[in-house]
Parts: sequence; structure tokens; C-alpha cells
Amino acid sequence: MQRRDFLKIAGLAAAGNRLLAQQPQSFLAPVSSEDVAKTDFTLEIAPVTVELAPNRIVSTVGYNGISPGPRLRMKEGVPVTVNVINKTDVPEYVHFHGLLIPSDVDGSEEEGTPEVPPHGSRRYQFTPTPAGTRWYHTHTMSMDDLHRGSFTGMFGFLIVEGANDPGRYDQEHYLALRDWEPYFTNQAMDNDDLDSTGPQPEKPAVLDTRQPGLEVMADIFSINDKALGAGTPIRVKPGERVMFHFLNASAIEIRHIALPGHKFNVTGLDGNPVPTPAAMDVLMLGPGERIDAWVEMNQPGVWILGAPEDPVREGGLGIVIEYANRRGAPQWMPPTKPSWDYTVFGKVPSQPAPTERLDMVFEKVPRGAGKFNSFTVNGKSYPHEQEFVLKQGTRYRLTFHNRTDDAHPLHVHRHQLEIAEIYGKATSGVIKDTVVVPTYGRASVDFTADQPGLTLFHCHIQQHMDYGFKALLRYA
Ligand SMILES: [Cu+2]
Repeated sequence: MQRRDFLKIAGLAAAGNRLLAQQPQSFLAPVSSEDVAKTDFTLEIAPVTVELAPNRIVSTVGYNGISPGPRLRMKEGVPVTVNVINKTDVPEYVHFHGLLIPSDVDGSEEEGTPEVPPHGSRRYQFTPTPAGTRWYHTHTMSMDDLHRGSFTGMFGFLIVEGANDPGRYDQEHYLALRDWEPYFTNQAMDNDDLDSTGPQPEKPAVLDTRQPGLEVMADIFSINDKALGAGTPIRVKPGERVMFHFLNASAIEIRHIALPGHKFNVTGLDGNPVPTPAAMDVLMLGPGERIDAWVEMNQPGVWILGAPEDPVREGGLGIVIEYANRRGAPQWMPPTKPSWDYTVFGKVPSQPAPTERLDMVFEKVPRGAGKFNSFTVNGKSYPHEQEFVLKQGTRYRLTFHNRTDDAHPLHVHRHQLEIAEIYGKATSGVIKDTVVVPTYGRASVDFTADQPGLTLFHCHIQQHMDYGFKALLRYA
């Protein structure tokens, strides 16, 4: 099916409120939402259909009959039980992304979390911390099966409520960016052009010109479970402050988001408050990242909040923002060229750099795994036995050396990373669990080894992780 046909199906080509009106579902209140703070949760893993648009219904695996799964709302410091029932034929793992919890409940095979057996169940019990916008998702390998792992619909928001009132907003929306029906191709589209202007200290003198392997792509996109034009618009009034919690739940690509005529006031990255909130025209999120940003609604009209890249937005990655008493086709205007920079939200470093250092050098081996590329960490493929051994209580500076021709969203489980240096700039106070390191770029993050147990590091692009882009950190 051509993209143009899909647009007709999604109703965007007609761009009519007539079609929008046919979709009564609300983004705010999915039928089986568990968006109520409580302590006992059940996640049932089973096949689901997702109606992205009236004539585009995908078949995948989800939680509790929907995708995204229910929004889990927990209270910081109050123990919870999550019962996971696996109604599929394969073992599963549910990873709680961004939480500081023990290895045996973190939800990764590499860390030793027990599997949720096929047609079986497992109970995860932990005390959620820290407060903020977290998420949960499957942590199985996909390898060459694009119906497994994070290519499926197994993901959802997990909100840890803190003691502090996060602020008063007229509306609050949770928007997960997704792609569907992935396929392998040798002509992958590169959306990472944003980082082409930054310093490239890790660029090799001689580039590897071997033919690269197959990569994963998708042409069908959504925000939550609806393609642009197929869901209910977010209805606003002039002067309202609307809080958006964005999550890039893609297994594949870095995403950008813009809303013509409006600015995103970024207050949190990966759920953690930033030292210097700032207003941005365009947001960037690597797979796994979250952004909390509020928008003052001061440009009455009917707008598309969506991806600046035309094929991505027209393929469904967007949602309509409709002001009261405004009608007509939703408008889009291209934003200025994206220039995302984590250090904008940081502050001047005031602490000396940790003296304990860890270095990770990443390289890509074109077709190192048959049809696919493989990746090495410090010249070795996974597993890594001895090189990353942490001393309890020690603060480390971990430097990522990206010697590949792609940007990578790098994630460390069970720990919080403070960005110390990126794009050749020093910063502090930006606390993350996933950091996009640009093409041939270098980034340093500081973290304290205060979570004993096995700790997984990996690229959050599923195919990269599956083919070697991961390492296990252990405590001495
Ligand atoms: Cu990667």
C-alpha cells in the first residue's frame, strides 16, 4: 500500500472534521485505563488489534487488550505489586524504565530477572522511585522477528507521583510516539540529520565503506493508538496551559515534534525536572526518552502537533489541536530547522569531575551478523565479563565514544545519569536515563554506583541492542 492511500484511509487527505467526528474515543480516557494511583496492577500480555484509523487496524501484542497499555500511576515510596500474566507462547519480560529498583524485578534477562513464562505469570514487587514520567515495556530480543520485542504494542506510561505538586495546568496529556508494521530495508531513511552540524570527535580518519546490513523502517505512525486525523482532537481554549508528557516508544527512530505557532516550555527530561526550563520550537526524543513540556495556547486555530518530517507526519505521527469555536482543516507550517541541545536545560558545572572513569567505544560492523550489522563495545561483542565492575558508593564519569555513522539513544538501567559533556560542551544538572549520542559524537555522563546488582547498558534501538550494542555492569 502506498503512503498516499493510507492518508486517504486516515482521513487526513480529506482533512475533515467530518472524519474526525467519527472517532469518539478520547485520548484522555482509554476504556481500560488504570490511571488511578493504587498499589496492585495487572498486566495481561496477549494479541491485540490497534485501530490506528478506520481502515488501518494492525495486529500486534499488547497489555490488557490495548496498546499503549494502561497508564500505571504509582506513588513514590509506596510498595506496589504488578502481576504479569503471559498469554503468549514465548517468555516475556516487563522492564520498568527509569525506576531505581532491584535487578530481579527490573525486567531484563541479562540482569537475571526471571522470565514471565509462556502461558504463565509472575509477580513483580518493588517500591517505585524516583517521582516522574517513567514507562514500562517489553525487554525481549527481537533479532530477525519484527513481531517481537519493542516492535510490538507492549509499552505504556508509568507515572510515579511525588510529594510535590508538579504544578497547575488546565489540561494534561500523555502522548506516546510510535511506528507500526516495521520491515527490513537496505534503503533506510536517515532522520538523524539534526546532528550533522555538531562536533564529531570520534569520526575515524578512514571511513568504513563496506555495504551496510538491512535496517528496520516503518511508514505507518501514530500518537498513542491513533494516526493523525483519526483520533479525537485535543480541544483547547485561548490562554490555557496544556502540559504534554511525550514518550518516544519507537524501537527504531529518533523523533522530532513541533506545533506551529507555539513553543514547548520544557520542564523535564526523562521525567526529571531540569535546572533551566527553556522554550523550544522543536523537541527531539530518541527511543526511550521522555519530555515534559507545557504549551501556552495563544494562537487560535486548528493545528497539527506532529513530526516536522513530511513522510512521518503524513504517515500518521501527529494529533490535531483544535481551539474552541475554530473549524476547518488542521494547519501545518514547517518549523525552523531542529537544533536540539541538552545543555540548554543544564547549568554551569560546580563540582569537580569524578576521578573514576569508565569508557565505552562503540563500533559498527557492516553485515557483521549475516544480513544485519553488528555492534561492538570496546571492540568486543556481548557478553562483557570483566571490564565494567563498579564499586558501591563510587561516583563515575562514563564516556561514550560513538564511532558509528548513526546517533544512538544510550540507556543505563537502574541508575540516573547526569550529563557532564556533550557536543563538546560542559553542563550539569540534566538527569537522564537515556542519552542520544550524535553520529561520531562523544558524551560523558556521571553516575553514582548505588544500586547493587547486575545493570544493563544498551542502545534503545532494538536492532542495535539485539546485535551487540549492550554491556552488563556489575558490582565488585
Ligand atoms: Cu543504536
